[in-house]
Order: sequence, then C-alpha cells, then structure tokens
Amino acid sequence: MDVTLYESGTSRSSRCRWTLLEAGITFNSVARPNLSKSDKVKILHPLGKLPVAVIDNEALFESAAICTYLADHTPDVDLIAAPGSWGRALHDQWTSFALTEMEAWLWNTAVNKFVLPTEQRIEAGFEQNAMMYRRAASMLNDVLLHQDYLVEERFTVTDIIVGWTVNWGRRQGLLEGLSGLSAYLDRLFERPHCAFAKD
Ligand SMILES: N[C@@H](CCC(=O)N[C@@H](CS)C(=O)NCC(=O)O)C(=O)O
Repeated sequence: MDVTLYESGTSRSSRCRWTLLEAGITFNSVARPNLSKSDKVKILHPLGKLPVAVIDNEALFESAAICTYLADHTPDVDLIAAPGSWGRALHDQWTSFALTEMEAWLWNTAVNKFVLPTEQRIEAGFEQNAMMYRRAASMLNDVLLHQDYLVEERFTVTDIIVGWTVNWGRRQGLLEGLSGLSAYLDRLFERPHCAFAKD
C-alpha cells in the first residue's frame, strides 16, 4: 500500500498516524503550518480539512474512514473486527457514537472559540455542549468500568477512533469523576505507538 498522510500534529490526524504505526505500514507524511489552507489540500478535501490520506493514488478524508480502511487492509495485524461480524457492528456503533454524540459538541465549542472569524462566532452554546458531551461520556464510562476495550475484549482501531474523542474531553476538563474513561486512556497511552496529546 502506498500511503501519504497529510496531517496536523495531535489533531484528529493522530488517529491515522497511530493506526499506520500500529498496522506497520510505511508512509509518507506531509505536515507544515497552514497545510489545511494549501491549494494541494483543498484539491484533496474541498473543505480544506485534515487529515487526508492518499492511498494508492486515491484521496480519502475523515479520520475514522481512513483508520477503518487501513485496518481492513492489514488483516495480518488484526486491528479490527471482521466485516459483517457482530464486533464490526459494535465498531460502527461506537465510532458513530463518539463522532456524533460526543465529538460534535466539542467541535461546536471549538469553531465558536477559535475556528470561525470572530464576527461569526456564537458563544451561547458552550455550557450546553459541555453538558451534552458529559452525558454521552458518562454512558461510555459505565461501559468501560466493566470492560477494558470496546470490541471483542481486545485493543482494536475502534479504541483509536473513540479514544481520541475521550482524550479531547479530558483535555477540556470534562472527565472529572469518570474513572472508567481515565483508566481507559491510561491503557491507550501505554501503547508505544499512541500518537495522542498527553498534556
Ligand atoms: N471529521 C473530520 C474532522 C476534520 C477536521 O475538522 N480537522 C481539523 C483539524 S482537527 C481541521 O482540519 N481544521 C481546519 C479547519 O477547520 O479549517 C475528521 O475526523 O477527519
């Protein structure tokens, strides 16, 4: 597989970097300040967002889609439940849950704090976003008090995708009292290839 990852540090790109390292795939990295605004990235992703992976000359965006594809194409490493299995349904469940029920709230706060131009920002939703993230995170916490990983009782790419969302909440101070999620992050951070921000 020929892979070039257009990436940006410990942003959502780090899900893809970690998956590539975990899968043992050699890849080219393109990373520089303002990369998302470059003409090259706008061709690959019309919204000018990172990460984008060019895999065998085809561009793929959305970090969860990239990670899932990479895991599917390295079956020897066994990083993902098999297509059609119950485990794969749980992979889809938990990645959708993390992206829509958790991450979207934090992204709304982020765009209104520093992504959009000042005159387009709306600050009214910050508290509600934090409350909605906590609501979903508490549910995930209850699950992870009883199991170490999300699918098939083993580390999979599902944990890379969902773990990033949990770590964003930690960095925003939203995991207080959620010991299942804190212990889950500790398990992920112990893995040598973990590319997430640990500050
Ligand atoms: N849902 C996308 C989110 C991509 C995204 O918003 N990336 C941010 C960095 S974390 C970005 O490129 N921001 C630049 C911008 O919004 O202009 C994914 O998971 O890949």
